[in-house]
Amino acid sequence: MNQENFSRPLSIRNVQVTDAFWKKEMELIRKEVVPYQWEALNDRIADAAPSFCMHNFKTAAKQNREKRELGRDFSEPVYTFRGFEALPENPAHLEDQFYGFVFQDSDFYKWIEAVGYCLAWAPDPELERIADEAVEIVCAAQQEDGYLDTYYILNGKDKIFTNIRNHHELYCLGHLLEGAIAYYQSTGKRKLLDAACRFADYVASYFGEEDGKCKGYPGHEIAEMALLRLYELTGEEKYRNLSCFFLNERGKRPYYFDSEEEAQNEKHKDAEALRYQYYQAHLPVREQPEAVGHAVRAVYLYSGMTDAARITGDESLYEACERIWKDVVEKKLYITGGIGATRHGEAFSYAYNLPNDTVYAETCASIGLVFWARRMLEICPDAKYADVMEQALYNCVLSGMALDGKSFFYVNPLEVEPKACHEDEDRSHVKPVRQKWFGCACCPPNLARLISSVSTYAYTEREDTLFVHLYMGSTVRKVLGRNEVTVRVESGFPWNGTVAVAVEVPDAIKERAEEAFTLALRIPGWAGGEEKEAFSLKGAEHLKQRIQDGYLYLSGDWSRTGTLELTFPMEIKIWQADTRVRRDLGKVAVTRGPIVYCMEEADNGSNLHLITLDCEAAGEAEDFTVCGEKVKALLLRGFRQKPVTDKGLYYPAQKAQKECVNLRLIPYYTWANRGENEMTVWIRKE
Ligand code: FUB
Ligand code: ZN
Repeated sequence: MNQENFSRPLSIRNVQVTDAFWKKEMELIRKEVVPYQWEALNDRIADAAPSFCMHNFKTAAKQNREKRELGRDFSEPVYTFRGFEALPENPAHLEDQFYGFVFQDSDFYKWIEAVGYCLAWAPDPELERIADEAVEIVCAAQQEDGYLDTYYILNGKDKIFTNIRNHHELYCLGHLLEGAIAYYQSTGKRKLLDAACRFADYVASYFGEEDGKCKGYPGHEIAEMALLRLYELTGEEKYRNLSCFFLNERGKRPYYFDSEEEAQNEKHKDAEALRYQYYQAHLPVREQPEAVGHAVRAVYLYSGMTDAARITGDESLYEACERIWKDVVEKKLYITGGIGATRHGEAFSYAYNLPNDTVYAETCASIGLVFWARRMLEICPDAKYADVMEQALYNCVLSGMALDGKSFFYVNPLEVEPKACHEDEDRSHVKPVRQKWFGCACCPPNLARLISSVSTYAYTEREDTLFVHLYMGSTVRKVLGRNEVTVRVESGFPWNGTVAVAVEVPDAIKERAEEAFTLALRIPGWAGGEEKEAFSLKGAEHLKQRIQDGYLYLSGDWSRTGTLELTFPMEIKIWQADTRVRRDLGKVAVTRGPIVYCMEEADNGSNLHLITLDCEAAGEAEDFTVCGEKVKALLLRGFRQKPVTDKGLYYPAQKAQKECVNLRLIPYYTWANRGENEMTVWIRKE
């Protein structure tokens, strides 16, 4: 690890996104998703699974108020966004008790984090007023000692931290910290941040290496990275120490989780291997050889480990991150950027086991992969990390949300036969259409917080260098000592590979602009990486150019430089999988630029399994619209085998009869927006 390589994301305020693709997604989050999700958290979406999230906070606040004789009664209705029909408050005749999953609080924390990011790039008084009101409710639920988790507040505080492997109090703390920091950073309002710090202090006084403190660690990771974020905001070492304690304790023997189980007289329900791997607690983190267990937990842990490695300079921790990264990317990653091949434990499976129809590929897991990739980039600017970040973002992550922002996928399959989803128990977790909400609604607000902050994944900076990891139209302000460089990017991504970059250096540094500023532009792996034909560049003739680890570094006299024109070839590419991926043998997948394509019944008729793709025939990209979304679809040639249904279940082998057909493939992220129908990413090869 070379500290000179380290870079950090730009402040969200320093990147003004103008991009046709991403600005639209961000505005969808701000205008549709955030209001919709607020209504969902308040159980005001008709025919959607109830959340109970705000009900729980309000009930805890009410109880707290009665106990502590505080002023306000929060059982009164909370604001509804304009345009939403107000359903009756409390439609399910709820009692004053906790409802829903133990981690329901975290849905609000993710929501307020998304609100924080939205307010940073689009001031919105109505949204801020509703968010402030919500913060009041949440803070009113906080206990005098700082404890804040409505499940235990309402079910008995005598049981707190007795089941940290499954009961998510530390997970809720992590999300509270993330949400509170984002809200504070955009509004300057400290109320939620102060509450979050008080809960973190409570946790720090309970857990730690000092004698007498509990030696446990989170069953569901995220507190590790969140505490480090709090440390970087406040400079308070206790938060860094607590995060490192959690990381270092994981995997030590005897296992902490065993002591919890024993105390509860629960006799190890799971087989030995699964019991600890599920939580990534089977080995000390520095010794873990591969990615295992629950995929969301895993990538949140690896993100925290990467942050800790950067902050503390811990080489062995970083080596573990690199080792596990390689394992994921080389053996356990779907072409869509999905991870987590099995529904059992929502987990990674063994190497190369990547089934397309029984897959899990939870939206949150790909979101976590994006978090981790950016953190790896912060330590080492190597395009291999940005390639995966981009792959996950444009494909599995975006697939998690309908084009109108009002329904969501939890599981992101690469092959769907709707009948099987309805009738085959092994595929019942795969939904053929997105859902309005979920009892366990971790994914929708996670999407909201990632997409509303997507600009913080596009760029990182170090003292003199701006790294462009994702091509996103934007105006970037890069602080250079006491000066500021402005970089304007225009991008045709993901539909065309043309990028224009203009750099404006202030007069004060014009003389020494050569040493003062370097621009590092990623050359996407799909364009050919460091191969000569991977890009063409105009307008940089008098700049110094060097390529390293997939980045083109440009420096020189910026004052004489006009707009740079960078072009990446966006060709249709046809991919096969390593032959160890048994489910993909004899099949191909199609990409163009960063976009993975799929074939849907709506365009190609039913029985997609009868179709083969002619990989030799030239294909072309056409302008196409999927439910109002303007995309590039691909026109390719294939064959459709004639069905054989009259020869008995089995019959003597013979040559298949087939006809030539034109196929239309659409971007994977847009599938399932035209009703329930078949879909496949991997297509049989002719
Ligand atoms: O346990 C909290 C969240 O719910 C996980 O991250 C998801 O996988 C879902 O199980
Ligand atoms: Zn999720």
